[in-house]
Amino acid sequence: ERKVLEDHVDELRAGKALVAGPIISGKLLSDGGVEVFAPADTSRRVGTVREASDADVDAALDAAVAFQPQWDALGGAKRAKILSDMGDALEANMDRLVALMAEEAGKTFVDGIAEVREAVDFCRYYAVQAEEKFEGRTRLPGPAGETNHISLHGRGVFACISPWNFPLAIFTGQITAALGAGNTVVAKPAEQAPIIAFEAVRIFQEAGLPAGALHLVPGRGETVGAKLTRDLRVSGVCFTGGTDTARLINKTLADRQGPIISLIAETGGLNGMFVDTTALREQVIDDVLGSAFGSAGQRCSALRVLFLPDATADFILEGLKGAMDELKIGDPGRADTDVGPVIDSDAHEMLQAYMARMEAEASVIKKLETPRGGHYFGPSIIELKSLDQIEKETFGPVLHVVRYKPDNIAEVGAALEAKGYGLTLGVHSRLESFAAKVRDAVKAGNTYINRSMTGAVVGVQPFGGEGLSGTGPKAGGPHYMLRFASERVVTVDITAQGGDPEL
Ligand code: UN1
Repeated sequence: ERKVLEDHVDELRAGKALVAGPIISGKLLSDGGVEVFAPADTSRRVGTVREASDADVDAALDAAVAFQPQWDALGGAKRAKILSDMGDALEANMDRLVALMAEEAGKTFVDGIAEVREAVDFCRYYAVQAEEKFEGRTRLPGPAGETNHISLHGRGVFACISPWNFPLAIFTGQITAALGAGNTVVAKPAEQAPIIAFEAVRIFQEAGLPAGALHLVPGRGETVGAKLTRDLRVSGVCFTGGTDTARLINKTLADRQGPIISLIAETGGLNGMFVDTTALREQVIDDVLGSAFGSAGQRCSALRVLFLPDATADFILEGLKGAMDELKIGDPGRADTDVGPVIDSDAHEMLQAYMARMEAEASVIKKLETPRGGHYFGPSIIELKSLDQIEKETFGPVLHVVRYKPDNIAEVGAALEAKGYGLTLGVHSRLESFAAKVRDAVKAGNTYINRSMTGAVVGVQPFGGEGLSGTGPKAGGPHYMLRFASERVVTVDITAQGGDPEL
């Protein structure tokens, strides 16, 4: 498997540059455009993407509006079959997609494989939900002489705006939830990773997704994203990305002079892990490495602040620093790489500026060396004097450490809670009472006890937070698709002449 994936990457690198662009009603508009470079080697061109023009977005929206009634009328069961065929098709293309994500998004094979699996899981999970909740109608209890039925439908056209850090899984999760619920979709993939989205849409359409149901409009947030969210043909917006962008979208939606629509957003996290003196050191080290530096820290679920008890902090940090030296940082297209590059030069510059500031204000106790030639950023540990020194998420392989006294757990937990995020939370302890105290002090969307805190499994660990972390409900959970739905209730007086209970 390792060799197969490496061969796929080599083939991709040796082959001709890929092309991507809008896909509108099944038509590929992939002639020329902006160049996309590999994060792992900034001199290597992966391909070109034609960004959607205003006219492209208009055409996509018109087509999506026109097809939506038909797609909704198809019913949940038939849509479910299509979604599950889409999942099968992704699975059949696993190796190629993993290689492409290594090249375009700098994802390691381990992360790429997990990502394709997650995308497949989203297709299958939302297929089940579509069939269970969006097929037919349900009779409600009511007084004699009348019937009441409730049914779920699509809201109309959904704009799905997805991030580069999960260019396949979140892209697929958003659109399959929207489609399964009976909406048609105009999707704007992240500008840093549009080729993988383009490939996914082609795979979906080959698997049987009607060309009218999903349209792809690659481009920048300020142009394509802004136009989509302002447009009154859009009946719902699903967004994953930064908290500030979610605010901007909300503001745009609030200013629209049309139907009131809401935003489904999954944003950032300032996620903590609390370790007590009973925790198993090796397990803590392993889970911290994975949670803070896996995916080069570019997950909203990643561990950002490690709270260590005064009594064992040095002992754990020694082990952690030693284990970090074993991490192999480098080409995501090689099977033995643990940490790949960050996504682009903006991300790299942001991290460098952040580290420069923290070197002055706090203490950088470890920073790994990196290879040259790509956007590599060395996994780092910063020790803070107090949690007051940070306010928000830094998206990259940067772990903060805060020492604390376990007696103060409620107070320390409250300080983290007060930052306003609420995504993931980790606890390492052999004492149930400690875990319970942490869980009560920090109200996170996903709490992980004695394990790593990333990699939520669809349907098993529905994922998402509230506050600065997003709107909820949780992706990959039983309530998610309801936010994409419009509910209709029909009441018939069957005592009246002509009252048809089946209406
Ligand atoms: C994100 O990084 O934007 O549990 C969210 C996890 C993933 C996180 C995805 N579901 O690690």
